[in-house]
Amino acid sequence: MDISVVIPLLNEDESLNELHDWIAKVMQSNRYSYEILFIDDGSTDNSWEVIENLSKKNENVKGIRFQKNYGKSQALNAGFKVVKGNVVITMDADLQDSPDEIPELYDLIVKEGYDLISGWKKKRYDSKIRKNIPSKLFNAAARKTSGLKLHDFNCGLKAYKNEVVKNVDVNGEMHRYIPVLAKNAGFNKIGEKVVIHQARKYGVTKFGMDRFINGFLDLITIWFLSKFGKRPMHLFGLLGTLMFVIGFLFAFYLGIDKIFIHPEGRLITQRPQFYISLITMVIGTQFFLAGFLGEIILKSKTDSKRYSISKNLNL
Ligand SMILES: Nc1nc2c(ncn2[C@@H]2O[C@H](COP(=O)(O)OP(=O)(O)O)[C@@H](O)[C@H]2O)c(=O)[nH]1
Ligand SMILES: [Mg+2]
Repeated sequence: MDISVVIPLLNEDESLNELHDWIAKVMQSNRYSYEILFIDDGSTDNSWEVIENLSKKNENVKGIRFQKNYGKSQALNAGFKVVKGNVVITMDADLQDSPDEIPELYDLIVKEGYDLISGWKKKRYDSKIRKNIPSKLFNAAARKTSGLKLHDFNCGLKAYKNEVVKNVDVNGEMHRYIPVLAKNAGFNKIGEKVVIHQARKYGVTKFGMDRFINGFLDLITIWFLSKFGKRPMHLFGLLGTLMFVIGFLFAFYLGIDKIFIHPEGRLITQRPQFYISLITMVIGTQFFLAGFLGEIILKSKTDSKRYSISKNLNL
């Protein structure tokens, strides 16, 4: 199969028929073999009924429905597990991303050999204050931290080589950072393509300003995981040892001072420095223990289930 289109969605029943027809038209005119996988993430409108009807009309339409809302990352994760296409394209369900981009994305992956192409909504049709400006700041921070020179981490339109989606584990709210996860998994040919963006035709946006706050926190997590995720002791052990040694040397100095240098001075327990050095040693020990615990957790990690699927279509 040439292409799998993965579409995570939440309450988008008005857009789905139009989106399906558009994608199907692009696929047919380019003679691609394809599947369209809708992942309904606990919608409370008629999205699932619409998907069921589409799957009756078109056997290339497949669907997964979550029991409740688990978030875009879990939806992508569930989709990535089952896709069969050589090229996997993710796209928003709200018609803001254009299916006309598919052939060019496909060629970039297949002919130019990219592992991943990230869309760049260079010209956006969203609210300036709530989306565009925070987004610029956010992307600048993401570029600095991740070392990936992408302009638009949040863009839903991305294309992947099949191996890439099978090898990244998207969870939490990490869907923004799939390029970073891919890079950490060893896929280095990552590119960018300017894509058309359109104003939302139906329904309302589901992401507000909180995405940027969560996004920053995720960024720190991802930086930490990629650097020390497999070796927490290297960070916590170093910090812990350093702090403990500093605290200990300081306490040692206070002792020497009291016994040999100024025996007539204040009691050690009356000096603030004593408490500072005590606390430093205690925190140092805790860092060290955090490192040990991290290592133990890593050793005993088994993959836990993160969502339950209530229905499948054509799978
Ligand atoms: N699976 C899943 N998809 C979601 C969720 N929230 C939004 N989406 C989908 O993600 C895409 C982008 O969301 P949207 O609200 O348009 O964000 P915006 O374009 O940045 O305003 C749309 O296809 C939504 O249906 C969610 O909680 N779970
Ligand atoms: Mg949108």
